[in-house]
Amino acid sequence: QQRRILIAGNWKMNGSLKANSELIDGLKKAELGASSPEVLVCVPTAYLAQANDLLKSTKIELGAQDVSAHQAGAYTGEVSSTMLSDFACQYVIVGHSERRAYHHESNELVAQKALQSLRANIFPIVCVGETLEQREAGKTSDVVVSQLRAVMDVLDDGALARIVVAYEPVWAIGTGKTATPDMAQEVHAVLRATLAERSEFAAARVRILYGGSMKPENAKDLLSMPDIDGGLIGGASLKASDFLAIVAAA
Ligand code: 3PY
Repeated sequence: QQRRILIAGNWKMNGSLKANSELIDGLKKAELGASSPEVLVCVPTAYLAQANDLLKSTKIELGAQDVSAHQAGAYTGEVSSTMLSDFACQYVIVGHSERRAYHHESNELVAQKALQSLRANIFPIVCVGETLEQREAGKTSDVVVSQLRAVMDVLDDGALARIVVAYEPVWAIGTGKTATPDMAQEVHAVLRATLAERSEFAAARVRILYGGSMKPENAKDLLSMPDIDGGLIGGASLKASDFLAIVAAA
């Protein structure tokens, strides 16, 4: 397969100087070679400097969980993509369902965030996903396709090939429920076909991660599907042994 598997941890709003240092110590046990998946941790903004420092001698990459849609200026509390790149962030999550739900982020805002991150050479991990209500109403494809299209609309073909997409069914986040590999594959295939309508090159290159209660027990089956190119891991990324078990399953 030409797409390298990406296993990304999303720590969410968890951690402390002490806990992070212990967790990263545990992650350092991973033996990562050329055929290993790419491994990434997305840490809270406050800990980017610490994590950047602790990860320096490792092959584990650093990411952030959100970024401003603006370049600089009077945006109190926001963090720009160039600030993230000062701390060697290679990726940033944009449009996680928790931000869409609790911070009312629209598809258009998420698209601007993706654009800003690419301007600083940071790869955006664009999250899409339907709620249980939308799934039951048969609207899953409509929802995820419109979320993805909003980002596609602001990017040229070259930029499009540099994004990562994460399919995270909202009903599977933090609930312990997971989509079955077939359910996930079906949506991933729809997302890839949507990319292909614009650019075959991008469709072949863009990694589509599955997120939503991925854990050591279900990782292998999910990751064996043809259009699942990695995972965005919530809870299980906070325990080094669980996270490494997922890396090993990939
Ligand atoms: C989860 O698995 O809970 C996530 O939201 C990962 O981003």
